[in-house]
Amino acid sequence: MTKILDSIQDPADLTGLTLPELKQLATEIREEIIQNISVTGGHFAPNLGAVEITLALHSVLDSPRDKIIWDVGHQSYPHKLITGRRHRFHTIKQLGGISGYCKRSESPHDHIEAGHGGTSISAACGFARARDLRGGRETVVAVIGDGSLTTGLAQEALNNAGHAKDCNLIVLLNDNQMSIAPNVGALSECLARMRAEPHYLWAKREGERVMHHIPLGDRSWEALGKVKDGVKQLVIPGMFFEELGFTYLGPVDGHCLESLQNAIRQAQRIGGPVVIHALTQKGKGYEPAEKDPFKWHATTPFDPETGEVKSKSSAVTYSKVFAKTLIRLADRDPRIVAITAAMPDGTGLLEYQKVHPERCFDVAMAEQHAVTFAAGLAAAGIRPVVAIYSTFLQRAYDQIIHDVCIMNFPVFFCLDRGGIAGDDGPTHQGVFDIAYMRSLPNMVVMAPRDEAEFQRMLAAGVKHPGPISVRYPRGAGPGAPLVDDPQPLPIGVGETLREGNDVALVGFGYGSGAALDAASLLADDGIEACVINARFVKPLDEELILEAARRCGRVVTVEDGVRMGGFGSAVLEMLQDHGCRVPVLRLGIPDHFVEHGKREKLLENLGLDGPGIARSVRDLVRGIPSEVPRMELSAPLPRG
Ligand SMILES: Cc1ncc(C[n+]2csc(CCOP(=O)(O)OP(=O)(O)O)c2C)c(N)n1
Repeated sequence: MTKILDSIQDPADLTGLTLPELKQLATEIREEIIQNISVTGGHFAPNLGAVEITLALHSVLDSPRDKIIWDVGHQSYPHKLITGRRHRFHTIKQLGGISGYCKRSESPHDHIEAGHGGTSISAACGFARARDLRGGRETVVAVIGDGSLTTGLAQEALNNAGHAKDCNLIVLLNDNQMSIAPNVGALSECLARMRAEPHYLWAKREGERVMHHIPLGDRSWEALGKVKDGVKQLVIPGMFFEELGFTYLGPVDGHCLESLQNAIRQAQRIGGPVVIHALTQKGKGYEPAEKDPFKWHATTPFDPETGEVKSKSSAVTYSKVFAKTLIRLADRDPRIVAITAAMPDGTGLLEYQKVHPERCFDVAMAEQHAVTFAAGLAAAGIRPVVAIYSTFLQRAYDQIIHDVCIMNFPVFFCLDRGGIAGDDGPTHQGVFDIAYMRSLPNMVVMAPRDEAEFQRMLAAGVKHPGPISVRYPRGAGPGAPLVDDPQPLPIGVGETLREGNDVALVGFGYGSGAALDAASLLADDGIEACVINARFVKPLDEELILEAARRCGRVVTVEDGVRMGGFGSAVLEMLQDHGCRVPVLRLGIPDHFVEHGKREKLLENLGLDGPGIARSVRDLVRGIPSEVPRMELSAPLPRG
């Protein structure tokens, strides 16, 4: 049977479809998502929940002339399916395939790339202002979820957009009451109250209509205005959006195409800043996801018939080690508290929360607040552990400097997904943290080479009297046995993993294990490498590294972070400061963004797995004379 979806290459093809046909198309899009994502894995429940919103927007608007800006972009699969990417949909998030987020190079219908939450309203403000400057008339819509609305950035944008009465801008709020986990906070409660008042809009209109038919003088109008405001406050506590200067339309059933289309047209007519509050169900149309949208936010491949996830991994991930160890540490030290910014599951803190609920804070998608909140706690004698993915902590850079480091507060930053994160692509690769953390005065920066060392770093972190951080990779480590009572690792002390005199391989975190793999391969070629596990990029174990550098006469640093300003740079600077002019080859992420793909494959392509490192070391040992100009020494060497 031919599908309507077969005839949709571009949103313009929606023109002329009847409402029943659009509804049929919604069903087909859901089927397509279920079939494909059951094979590839990917974001799931958010996409099933955004099908009607996508079709309503694209059937009313004229994209790409009208701008639809998706927040995060993890819910853009229906949009991708009707904007000419259906034939590549099976490649989503795969190396060389289409991205799991919006991508400007993929389609003219993708205006902004994202991956981090809360950017859409700000970007839409930019598009709307640019339109006005040029005298254009297109509609600009930011589609944002209730989770992303909790970000500081989104609040800043609302503040700005609501004030700009002359600037037409639609914010379509996709409210499913979920972030990844259930949404938390006062804003979320405020939205819940709006949900409970579906008759508000009607009441408001009727009230205004009646009042305008009563002949009243100016004073009376003024008085009535105040009464009306009072009634508004009663009907919708807070009147959040209207008080901010937006016209509030809703709540609208976010799965009723007709209501959504009407609301979008109405918003266009009203002009100025308008919020359409659409109520949706995450996972809509697939029973297991409707029942457990938290679990189905994103998924690995599954059986579409049963909903059974295929490759249930029993591997003990670093996140699990983190949670297990922190529980033990918090058992013994009542000052320890944990903070997550809307990632209780991903960071492992869900487990910790079960044991220490009163000492676990989910502050919503608010990384900046999480860090300054931690600073306040630390100033008051508490030991906050801030668990945030490396990539999302970028949001809070000023808070780390300004609110933690300057005052030297004992805040412990635990950066999950440090290094190549994989199939979420450039917005999610945690490759900048080594460089951005090591430049901060007072900050200690650690990375473990295995789970046991990680436990010792966690034990050290909660005891350290100042700012300290540990970064660890996505997924499981090499499988080192865990202990119940990890002893704190002494700060700034590295270790030698392997003796050798031909070259010193100095690794940091993942890099140490990979260097060890490379050393065994090199031994087959008669090259004996000394391998150092630096453990700390700050403070560096200078003595250990200097001795190895002088003895071997060549140094290769290995890290899964950016080369520029990273661990290798730290080693190079230190050697230079000590007048040790040996050749230094810095292996790490070159100066470009790393696209999506499986973590292992990306590391291999970057030459950062054992064989890749061994290749580079062989080139160095065989090809480069000992007295090479310094400029070349720190540059990547051409492969022979
Ligand atoms: C700054 C930032 N922090 C954390 C995340 C991780 N994250 C991805 S989607 C998501 C929840 C988004 O919730 P919402 O905007 O309501 O969209 P929904 O998935 O419910 O449709 C979170 C926390 C992120 N993308 N960006």
